[in-house]
Amino acid sequence: MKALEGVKILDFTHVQSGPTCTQLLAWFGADCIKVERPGVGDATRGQLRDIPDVDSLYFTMLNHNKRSMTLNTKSDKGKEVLEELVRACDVLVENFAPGALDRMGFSWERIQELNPRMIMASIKGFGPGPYADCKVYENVAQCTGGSASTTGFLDGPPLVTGAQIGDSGTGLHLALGIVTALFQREKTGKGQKVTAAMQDAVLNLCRVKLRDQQRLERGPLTEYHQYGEGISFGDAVPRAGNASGGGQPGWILKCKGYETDPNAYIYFITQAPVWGNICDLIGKPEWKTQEGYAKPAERLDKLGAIFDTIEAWTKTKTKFEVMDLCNPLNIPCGPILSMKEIAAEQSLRDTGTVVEVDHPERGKYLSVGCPIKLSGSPVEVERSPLLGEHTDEILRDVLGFSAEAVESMKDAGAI
Ligand code: CAO
Repeated sequence: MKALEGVKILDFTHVQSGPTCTQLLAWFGADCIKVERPGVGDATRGQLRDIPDVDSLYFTMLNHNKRSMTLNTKSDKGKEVLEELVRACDVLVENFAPGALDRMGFSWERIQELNPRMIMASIKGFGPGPYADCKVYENVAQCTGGSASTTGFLDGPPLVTGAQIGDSGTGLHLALGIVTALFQREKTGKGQKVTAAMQDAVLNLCRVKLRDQQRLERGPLTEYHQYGEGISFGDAVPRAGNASGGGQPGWILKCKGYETDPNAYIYFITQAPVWGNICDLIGKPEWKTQEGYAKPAERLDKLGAIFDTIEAWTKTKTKFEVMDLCNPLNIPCGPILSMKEIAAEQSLRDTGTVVEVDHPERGKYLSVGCPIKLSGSPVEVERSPLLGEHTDEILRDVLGFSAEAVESMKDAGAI
């Protein structure tokens, strides 16, 4: 038995943010019915293709364990089917541009009329306010949610991060909203509207920078390297390079081979309780007692110089050797792993975090598996559906259509 067995999701999502949410629900056992435009489907099927005429990895990696049906929801017959799907399902998830569902004739009021138990979950770029009507993609959310202004180096422009915190991050937030609403429905018998704005989700993930904004009003941010370098602070949180966002200073340091390998680096944290271990390891035992180095607060005005000294040591070792030497001494550090290294990492395969999936048109490919592990609801990653692969099956088995009714839908161009 799977945790969400019996929950039917009307999956109206596309691109990345919404599909990551419904993929998680599908991994937990929900029956996820992805509704796509006939002949077109989710735009990502055709984006960034690596094999001609085959669903892209972009699409396949976001739509595992789902069923696909095609339906023209702007045709009269299509709208009738959609009404029946709303009645039959527990959750509707969508991430259309603002107003698109209303224009289709499926406002929240109408959905409640059709099915008072329905949980309607939406992702939009922004919440109510001046930008509520805007279309939004990943990097817009990173820029407006506080991530870009705080990412990068002090002397460089704002930077976006490769982690899709706007899309996949918001999908994750929405999934929690949905299961919470399902839990509440157990007691009230009623559905509700669940919304997650991408700007809000990014800000939620950037909360330490909002923390720093308020600290800045009371004085300089002493753990930012610019403090030690004597560079004054402005009135907004600056970009902190690779400084740690927490109370234990850290930085990315070069390791052996960095001249030719762009990922021969390690993140090194000078955690206060193991300062003595660090000093011994890098050949600076005098720092353990020396004034200006012995106490964490004394070190803050020279973090850059301290990390330069540690780097002189890490440069003599590979990133994995540094890891092997630091871990037994409880010194937290992390090698910069390339995607190539991650793809080959056996322990990630063993836990199902990276999985190999077979697809009838593309063959075998790698994907992420479910990062959340439930001991009572194991995840088996199944390939993404072909466009409309399950249309007939869903009309018949979920909505009870006869074979003739399915044919007449086809003749009317509604599926
Ligand atoms: N049958 C008929 N029409 C359909 C349909 C179907 N099965 N599915 C969708 N459509 C229609 C919609 O009704 C809409 O029509 P109208 O504009 O006439 O109302 C149209 O397709 C396009 O929808 P869209 O505006 O959502 O798509 P877009 O490509 O123009 O915009 C995006 C994409 C992502 C910018 C926009 O959907 C958006 O801002 N979504 C919210 C934020 C979000 O999730 N962004 C993350 C995307 S991942 O980076």
